[in-house]
Amino acid sequence: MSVNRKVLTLDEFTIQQLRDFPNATGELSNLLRDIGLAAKRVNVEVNKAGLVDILGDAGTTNVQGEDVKKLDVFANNQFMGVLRHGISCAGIGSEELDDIVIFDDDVSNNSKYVCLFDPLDGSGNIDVNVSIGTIFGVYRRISEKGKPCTKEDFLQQGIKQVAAGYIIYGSSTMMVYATRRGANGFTLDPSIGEFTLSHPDIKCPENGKIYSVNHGNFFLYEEGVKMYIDSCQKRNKTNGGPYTQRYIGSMVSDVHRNLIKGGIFMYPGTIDRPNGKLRLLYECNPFAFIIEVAGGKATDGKQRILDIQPESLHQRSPFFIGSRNMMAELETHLKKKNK
Ligand code: P6P
Repeated sequence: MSVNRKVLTLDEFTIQQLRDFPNATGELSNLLRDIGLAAKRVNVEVNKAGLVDILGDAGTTNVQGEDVKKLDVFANNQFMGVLRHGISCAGIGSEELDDIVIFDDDVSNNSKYVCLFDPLDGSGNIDVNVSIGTIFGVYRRISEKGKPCTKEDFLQQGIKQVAAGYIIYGSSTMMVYATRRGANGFTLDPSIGEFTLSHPDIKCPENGKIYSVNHGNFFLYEEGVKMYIDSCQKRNKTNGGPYTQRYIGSMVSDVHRNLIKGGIFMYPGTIDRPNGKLRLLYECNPFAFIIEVAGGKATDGKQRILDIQPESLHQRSPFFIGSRNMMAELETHLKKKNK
């Protein structure tokens, strides 16, 4: 039976990458495959979320008498579980958990990496059947191997990520991840239960015509942001437009669309929340890493996201990410108004 080598599964792809680096230990490939496994398990539950009333709402017991967990708690446990029982991860930080979880066993203490993730971003959209996602970032630990990982392993600048990615549970389920070698997208093929390479070597178009922002906060944004949004609305056929405003309210979906088609996503700071809403470590940094590998840019309005030195696990940051030339246009307005 000939194997169709054109359609690589995630496992085949990561092993192929490993063959290109004979000195590699395979730990990163194992970690990415572990994440793919947890994603498949989460996907099953997300896809039946609409049936929760039949299966029992979170916090109740379902017809099988099992405790029904909130989906984001379920997702968190799935990703934490595969990483804890794998051979590549010494500990995790999660949007769902107040502090880091140090796995502290002999194998984990000798693992090379730590992982930060938002297990189910946008979970508020589940009950209206809007796409949601998982976001993750992987760092080489800086603490001594052989000992438990430490908080400093997780408070590294985003530029130190060795890999970052997301899973989007949408019309299809996709896993996109980037290393310094490139960004690649894998679509879950339900017929074989495997993520298969569908978007090789993703590049973010330098230009785009989509801008994504919550207009409801318009009058709370700084002047430079308002000027840029105003300029987006004034685009027409004579000056590179017209632009389209698209905002799903689920970051993974909004950023994924703009990564593929070109565009800019903004979650600026506001008068009442100057640091915005999004979390630096496990929402902004992973996407900033992916977009830069794909040729785009990501800043907090003043500096490159990946250069920010984190001070705490759940700190927030204003977030602007997208096509290189649209980001340059935004920065022109921010500089003008911040003089
Ligand atoms: P707002 C979802 O809750 C989320 O964290 C992101 O996925 C999304 O981009 C953002 O919040 C939407 O926030 O304030 O515009 O509803």
